[in-house]
Amino acid sequence: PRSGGVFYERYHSLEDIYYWINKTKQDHSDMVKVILIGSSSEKRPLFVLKLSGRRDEVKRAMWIDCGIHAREWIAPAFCMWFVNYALAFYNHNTEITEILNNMDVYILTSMNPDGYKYTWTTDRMWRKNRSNNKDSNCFGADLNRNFDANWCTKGASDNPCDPTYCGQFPESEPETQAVTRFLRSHKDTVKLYLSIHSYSQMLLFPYSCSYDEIPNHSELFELVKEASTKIRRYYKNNYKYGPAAKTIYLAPGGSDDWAYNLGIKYSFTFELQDRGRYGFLLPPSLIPQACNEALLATKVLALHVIKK
Ligand code: ING
Ligand code: ZN
Repeated sequence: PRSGGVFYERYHSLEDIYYWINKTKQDHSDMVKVILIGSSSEKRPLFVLKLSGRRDEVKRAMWIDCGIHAREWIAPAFCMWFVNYALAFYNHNTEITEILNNMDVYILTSMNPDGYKYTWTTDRMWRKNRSNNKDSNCFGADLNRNFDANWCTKGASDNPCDPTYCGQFPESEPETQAVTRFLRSHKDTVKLYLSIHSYSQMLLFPYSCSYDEIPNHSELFELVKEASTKIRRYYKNNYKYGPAAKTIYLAPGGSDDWAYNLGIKYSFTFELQDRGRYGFLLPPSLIPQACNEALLATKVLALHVIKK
């Protein structure tokens, strides 16, 4: 199998990503479905790719969203990398084969298309979506502060001009609504939730919105520890790990806490490369390693959930 080559070692415009979604579906109609789960505030479609191996029984599933924050370009790049890897190595790599034979994988390559587009045209460092805030001249809400989990408490802002603006109310944003609606209607099958960000090299789990310890803290802690150890061994790179509030900072209204409280007990946020040298401006030459590290961690989590 081919790994897809240089296409996946570049960042892609939003138009290219939409084109790629369609092409991937056409080239792999046996394993890929495209589901429209909603649209952005500027009315762009939010497409989820559903990857499946064996088509027989009702399976468990995992979810991956990328690009909730516009400027974190490595995130959509990872979602594309993962899809390409899964399709190229299904039936060639034992781990990805086992994962796809036992779980459907839902992938939202770009959760914030309006913001992503804006980082390509106007402001490379934009983080939020692009919704029109009423009674303010400032645009956008932070989608990772807009979920219903201790919404808009310490660690978020109620000022529409701030980069961590929580929105008018929990799930006020159409991008948030699309994700919560989909996950609520699939909560019996989705066992693993994964949200991809950058930067700082961390493998995080709930809670982000408080310092409370979750009931399965030790199980998730051991898992991210194992993933981090493997990344160090194979890629000579260090990832911190732990509950987000303690490991990075207090962040209410995040997607992983909301998914956890919905009942998805394996819920994680990855912060990919780097640790600040390039920050959000990670050069394309570092895409392969950054994605392979996250892929390795994803495999550790998925294989654990399958064995449960
Ligand atoms: N970091 C995350 C943020 O939304 C985070 C940190 C992790 C928040 C997990 C909530 C849950 O601020 C980046 N880089 O966006
Ligand atoms: Zn982020």
